[in-house]
Amino acid sequence: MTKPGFDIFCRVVDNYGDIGVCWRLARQLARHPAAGPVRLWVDDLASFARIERGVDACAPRQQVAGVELLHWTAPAPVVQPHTIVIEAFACSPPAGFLACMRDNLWINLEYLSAEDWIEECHALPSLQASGLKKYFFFPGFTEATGGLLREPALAAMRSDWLAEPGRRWRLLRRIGMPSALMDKLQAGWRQAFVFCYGDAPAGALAGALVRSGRPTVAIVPQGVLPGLAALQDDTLQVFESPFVDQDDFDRLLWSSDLNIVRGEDSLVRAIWAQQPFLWHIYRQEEDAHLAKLDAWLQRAQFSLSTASLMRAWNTGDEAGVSQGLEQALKNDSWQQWRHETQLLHDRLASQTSLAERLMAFCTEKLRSG
Ligand code: TRH
Repeated sequence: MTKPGFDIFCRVVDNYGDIGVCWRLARQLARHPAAGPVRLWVDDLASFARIERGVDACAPRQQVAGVELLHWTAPAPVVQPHTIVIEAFACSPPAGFLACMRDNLWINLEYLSAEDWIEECHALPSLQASGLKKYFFFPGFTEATGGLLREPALAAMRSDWLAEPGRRWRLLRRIGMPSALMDKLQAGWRQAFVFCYGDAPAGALAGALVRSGRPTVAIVPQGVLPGLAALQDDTLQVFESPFVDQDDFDRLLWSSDLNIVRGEDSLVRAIWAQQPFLWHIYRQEEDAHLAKLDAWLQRAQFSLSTASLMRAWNTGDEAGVSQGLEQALKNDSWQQWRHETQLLHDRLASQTSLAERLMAFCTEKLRSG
């Protein structure tokens, strides 16, 4: 039997999460032994090129990491659909492409959520006007969902990389960290990686880090939290880093003592990094994101203090962040935070990954029709 190929459609709405998720999925499918060719359609190659240096933002068609990339323009390029069509986040593939679909398997890859209802909706079909069925595929934190993106042997890759400390220093040098800051890290300063939204309580973060008793070098991707640099002092130094590709992004998370992440993909990567982290959830209208945050906090099984800190971070509660983070960085609480982060990692890493579940789902649907 020929291996099924994939068309993945990605529209960059804002930020980097849409392309971040699609690019990880495309690369993982391209390496999957049961998958045929993988083609990724992206409407905004300039955003893509910021997180993948192999991408030429001007090329209408290119091959990167075993994936065919198509610039999704209007009018759209005309190609014959692959067997499996994945529409990320309901981004509506071009009408001409849909018109060529016959017995293709059509999947809508949804946003990640920890809410209970996604277990009911995961894998449900929805009949389209064309007569084709489109299946909902919900990433999630339980066995009854589509799971989380995770490369095979990721934990081993992380351990191998961390086992050779020279790699960390080479990475920091490569991204331009001044040697004075590297000296401080080598002398035992805390490394914090800060990738949050611009409305994060920067003052409370800086204050808690300064009072924590251990000085900090904060790595902040350019433009992410400009206010933090203004709050530097003798015990808090900020390095505004360039954007790096996803593999280096992961390595920065692996090698930081504390991670601050946001949205969807970097949350999952922080969990796989196995270091304490704060999550800044993507804000939605009428505070819908707070219900999602609470659902996730419940699943994460954090202690009351970690959950309160995470909530304070997301509601912009300066006093809550200031006191909660200062406390969390103290010795016993820090060990507790590390421990609960590790437990969360271990529970989730024992499940099969999203790409594996997606392949199993597709194989079953293609067989049963
Ligand atoms: O950029 P985001 O805020 O994306 C958001 C969320 O996904 C949100 O849920 C979604 O609704 C919205 O987009 C449209 O955060 P996220 O999801 O963490 O995506 C960031 C991606 O960028 C992730 O794949 C990591 C990658 N990245 C790099 O590869 N290198 C970098 O230097 C940086 C800063 C990020």
